[in-house]
Amino acid sequence: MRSAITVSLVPEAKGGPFVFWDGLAHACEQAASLGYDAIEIFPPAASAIDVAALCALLTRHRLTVAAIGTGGGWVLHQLTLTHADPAVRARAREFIRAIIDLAGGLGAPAIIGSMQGRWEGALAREPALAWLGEALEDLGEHAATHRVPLLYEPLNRYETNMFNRLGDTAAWLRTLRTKNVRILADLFHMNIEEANPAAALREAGALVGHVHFADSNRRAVGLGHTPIAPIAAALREMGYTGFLSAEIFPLPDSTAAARQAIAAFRQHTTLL
Ligand SMILES: [Mn+2]
Repeated sequence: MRSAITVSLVPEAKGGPFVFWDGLAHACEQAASLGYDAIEIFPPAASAIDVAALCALLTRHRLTVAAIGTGGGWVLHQLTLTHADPAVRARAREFIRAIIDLAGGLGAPAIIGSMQGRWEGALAREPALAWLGEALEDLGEHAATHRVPLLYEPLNRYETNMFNRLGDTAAWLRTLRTKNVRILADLFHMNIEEANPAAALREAGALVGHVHFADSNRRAVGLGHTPIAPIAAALREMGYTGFLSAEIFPLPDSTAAARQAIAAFRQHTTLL
């Protein structure tokens, strides 16, 4: 398993679960000095990233990109894949496609989290689910052209009503034609929704493509009350070799959160 830590390039997302907020150069310096393998980026849009400058930073600090989030499309533009307006759904898909191209060029997957949206009001679950499925079929196959998966993240009930649990997500993904969409298992969301997080991970099995490594209160692992040992054991027994990415609040501050997260990563991936 490999370690990663989040950096937000979106000031409007302040208060969100990202550790670093002061640009890619600062994040890469900090991540490398603490011994992380990779950074996970939350950009305002694909076009906001200077790819040459990013590649120079990654090379200098011997880091890779673990994943790139698409939530900027929701935070800044209220774009979702399940919006009632087909023009908004189309814009959402194009926003994500550009991030797939950016991430794919770096050998990393894009993440669909908040841009999955929700069904409500006049919009029933069935059409919303159909739109989400069509988008994942299209975008999943687009990611395959870069030889990277597409990550779909079930969220807790306060953030979406599309999918909240890994088991339901896995069962639905298995009905799609594309086999290139993987589940992002976020331990914070899982602590709210799963009866047994370790069992849920085992049930999703090889579909788990990325993990957000967070404690019950979305602080660094070790600063909340989630029992992490059985979760780490499940991941190891599944043969999971992907990232444990610290998508957490910068509490008590960014550096302390980053230090705690890498210490917990080492504790739970090397001692078991
Ligand atoms: Mn997450």
